[in-house]
Amino acid sequence: MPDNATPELTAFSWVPPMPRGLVRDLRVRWVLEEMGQPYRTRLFDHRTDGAETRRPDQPFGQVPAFRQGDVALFESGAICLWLAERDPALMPQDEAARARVLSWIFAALNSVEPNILMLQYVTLFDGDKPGATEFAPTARSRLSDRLGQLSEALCENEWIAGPFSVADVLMVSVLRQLGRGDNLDPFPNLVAYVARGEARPAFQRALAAHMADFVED
Ligand SMILES: N[C@@H](CCC(=O)N[C@@H](CS)C(=O)NCC(=O)O)C(=O)O
Repeated sequence: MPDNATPELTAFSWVPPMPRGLVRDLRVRWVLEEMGQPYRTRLFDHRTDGAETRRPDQPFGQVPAFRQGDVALFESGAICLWLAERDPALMPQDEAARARVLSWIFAALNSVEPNILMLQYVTLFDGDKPGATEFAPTARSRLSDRLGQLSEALCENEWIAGPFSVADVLMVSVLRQLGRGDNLDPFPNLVAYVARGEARPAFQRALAAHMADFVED
């Protein structure tokens, strides 16, 4: 009999080596680990399972999608938010604190991540398309401006919206996509912020589980 109480998360059993450790199911695993909530995964092999195999759970054929009992969600942000609403350690109950966390969740996904994606498109995914090389410096400069603003907002604070919250899971996850290097290194407080997030035992458990689900080539 299927166990409806245990949350199920979709993820990949195979992607090329580079995105391993960065696929967006990791954000959800991190939240689940912070909550101490066991879960199981339903895995797709990116080499053989086309987008249509994921579309019943995710309209764009992507991971992650999430199911618990009758509740089904897609979009990593929505899943993390829904889960965090169930744990005051991740989403404060005080209205003013909650408003700060909500704002920073959307800032991570809506104001920071698109700038990272834009750079990834012109340097990685579509780097060979006409105009990509010419636009790359602009994308880099826009990202740098946005990271500068984020760096000022974080200042010397430990976490982005007060005590550690789901906003940090999302913001650190977004920034991790940059790795170390020319984009993030000019902002030492952001580098330290990412390192603080990655040092959390829940993140380490989530990363280990995410990596363990990949099969070798
Ligand atoms: N906005 C979505 C993005 C999900 C996404 O980009 N998923 C990628 C992996 S990180 C994916 O499934 N790509 C496979 C594909 O598009 O075929 C979310 O946050 O959940």
